[in-house]
Amino acid sequence: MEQTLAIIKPDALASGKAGKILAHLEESGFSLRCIKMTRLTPAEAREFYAVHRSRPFFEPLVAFMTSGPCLPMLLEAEGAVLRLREVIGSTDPAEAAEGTIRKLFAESKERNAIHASDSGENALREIAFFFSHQEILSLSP
Ligand code: 3AN
Repeated sequence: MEQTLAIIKPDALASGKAGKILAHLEESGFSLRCIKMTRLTPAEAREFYAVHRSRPFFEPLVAFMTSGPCLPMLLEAEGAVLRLREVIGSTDPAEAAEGTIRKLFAESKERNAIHASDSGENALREIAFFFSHQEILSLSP
């Protein structure tokens, strides 16, 4: 079993789509292992998205991700990293395939409902960003 990190972003949470997105994830074969509601500080959002710091959308992205609470979660499935990227769809919902979470629930490229780790290495980093080993162990089945 592989683990990956998803975040239901502030737009989806504020518009009441979190439950539908969670149901979609479970129906797509992911097991929910850890979840929390948090509001990122600007420093946390900048650290999380550090790879994008020189991109023009960086400060708007930080502003959006700190605009309200979000739901980071640890998901588990066979081939979870790649599978979750397929299930969420392209960054821009206008380009996302039918039936993907972003096609169904995202407003725009900037406010795109969900984050998913894009590699195994980033999944490990991003899981550790939100969840301690102790927390993960204590919630393991
Ligand atoms: P993804 O979330 O699909 O992996 P990344 O990692 O390239 O996309 O970008 C991180 C986040 O930055 C995206 N989820 C989106 O909110 C925002 N973003 C990415 N590219 C753009 C862009 N060209 N214009 C505006 N926002 C963008």
